[in-house]
Amino acid sequence: MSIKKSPEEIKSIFEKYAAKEGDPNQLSKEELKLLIQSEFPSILKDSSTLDSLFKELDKNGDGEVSFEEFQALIKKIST
Ligand SMILES: [Ca+2]
Ligand SMILES: [Ca+2]
Repeated sequence: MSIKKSPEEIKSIFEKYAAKEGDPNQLSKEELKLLIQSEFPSILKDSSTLDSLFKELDKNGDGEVSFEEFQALIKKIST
């Protein structure tokens, strides 16, 4: 599986969904869910559940995914 997106596209996708609620620079679990369902629906088919994915991405455990933490997802789906 390979999903090719330019860094600019990735950034604008992140910003679009992160701005929906709460901190505009952080993705809540709900925002991450919307982002994945709309932009990368194939991820959830082979990568267990949204809950475990969210935990995996939220490295510092603050309950939100920053743009930096989000990079791990991009790496995961682009390799
Ligand atoms: Ca947010
Ligand atoms: Ca975090």
